[in-house]
Amino acid sequence: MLVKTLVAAATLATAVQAHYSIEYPTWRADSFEEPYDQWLRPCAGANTTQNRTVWPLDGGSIVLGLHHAFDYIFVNLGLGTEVASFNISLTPNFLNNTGNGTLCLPKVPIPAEIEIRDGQDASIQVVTVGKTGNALYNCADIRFSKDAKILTGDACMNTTSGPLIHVQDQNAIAAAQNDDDKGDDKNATSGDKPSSAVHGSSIHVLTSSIAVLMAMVVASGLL
Ligand SMILES: *[C@@H]1O[C@H](CO)[C@@H](O)[C@H](O)[C@H]1NC(C)=O
Ligand SMILES: *[C@@H]1O[C@H](CO)[C@@H](O)[C@H](O)[C@H]1NC(C)=O
Ligand SMILES: *[C@@H]1O[C@H](CO)[C@@H](O)[C@H](O)[C@H]1NC(C)=O
Ligand SMILES: *[C@@H]1O[C@H](CO)[C@@H](O)[C@H](O)[C@H]1NC(C)=O
Ligand SMILES: *[C@@H]1O[C@H](CO)[C@@H](O)[C@H](O)[C@H]1NC(C)=O
Ligand SMILES: *[C@@H]1O[C@H](CO)[C@@H](O)[C@H](O)[C@H]1NC(C)=O
Ligand SMILES: CC(=O)N[C@H]1CO[C@H](CO)[C@@H](O)[C@@H]1O
Ligand SMILES: [Cu+2]
Repeated sequence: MLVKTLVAAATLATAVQAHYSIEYPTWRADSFEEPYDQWLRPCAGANTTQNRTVWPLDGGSIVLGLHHAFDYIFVNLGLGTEVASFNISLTPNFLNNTGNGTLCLPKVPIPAEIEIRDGQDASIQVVTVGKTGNALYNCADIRFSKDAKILTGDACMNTTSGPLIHVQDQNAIAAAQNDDDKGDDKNATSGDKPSSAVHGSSIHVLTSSIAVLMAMVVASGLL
C-alpha cells in the first residue's frame, strides 16, 4: 500500500514537473489528466470544444505554465470551427524558453495577410519542442471578436524569476535543415511539410541535434 502510494506520488511529481499548460485562452482540456496525452499531435487527444475564449481580431494574449528548464515554443493558428490544419504560424521567430513558471505574451499578432472576420471561430495550437526533439501539444478554441481585449495587469504577468525567453532567428533553422535533409524526424508524419516561412539564407549552424531542428521546423506552423 505504501509502495503504491509512493509510486503514485512519484508519478504525479513527474507529471507535474513535465509538460506545460495553456492558462489562457482556456485550453480544450486539462491534458495532464487521462485520457489526454501531450505527446499526441495535434492537440493532446482533446477534441474541439464549445468553450471558446474571445480574442481580438488582430491577435490576443497567451499565458503558458511552463515546467521545463528549456524548450522551444511555437504558436500556430487554424481557422474554422473544426480545425483540420494549424497552418498559420503566429511565431515567425520562435521562442527559446530557458526558464519555468508563468509566461504571458500580451499580444501575439495575427499575420497581416490573414483576413479575420468578427465572430470567426478558430483554434490555437501551442507546440513545445524539448532538447531531445520531442514535441508536446496543447490547443485552445477561440472566437475572434471586435469587442475582445488583450489581458493586462495581474492577468498577464511573467514569473519574476523567469522564464527567460529568447527570440531566435528562424533563418538559422532553415540553414540547418539545408545542411542535413536526411535528418529523420521520428515525430513527423507524412502529411507534414516544411513551411514556406522557413526559408532563409543564414549560414549559421546551430549546435543542437538535427532531431531537434527538424522537430522545430515541423512545429513551426504546419501541423
Ligand atoms: C470553460 O471555460 C471556463 C473559463 O476558463 C472554465 O471555468 C470552465 O470550466 C470551462 N468549461 C468546460 C466545460 O471546460
Ligand atoms: C473525440 O471525438 C472522437 C470522435 O467523436 C471520440 O471517439 C473520442 O472519444 C473523443 N475524445 C475525447 C477525449 O473525448
Ligand atoms: C523551476 O526551476 C527551479 C530551478 O531549476 C526549480 O527549483 C523549481 O522547482 C522549478 N519550478 C517548477 C514549477 O518546475
Ligand atoms: C490552411 O488550411 C486550410 C484547410 O486545409 C486552407 O483552406 C487554407 O487555405 C490554409 N491556409 C493557409 C494560410 O495555408
Ligand atoms: C536556446 O537556449 C538554450 C539554453 O540557453 C541553448 O542551449 C540553445 O542553443 C538555444 N537554441 C538556439 C536555437 O539558439
Ligand atoms: C514576458 O516575457 C516575454 C519574453 O521576454 C515578453 O515578450 C513578454 O512581453 C513578457 N510579458 C509581460 C507581461 O511582461
Ligand atoms: C507522438 C510520438 O510519436 N511521440 C514520440 C516522439 O519520438 C520520441 C522518441 O523519438 C518517442 O519517445 C515519442 O513516443
Ligand atoms: Cu514534460
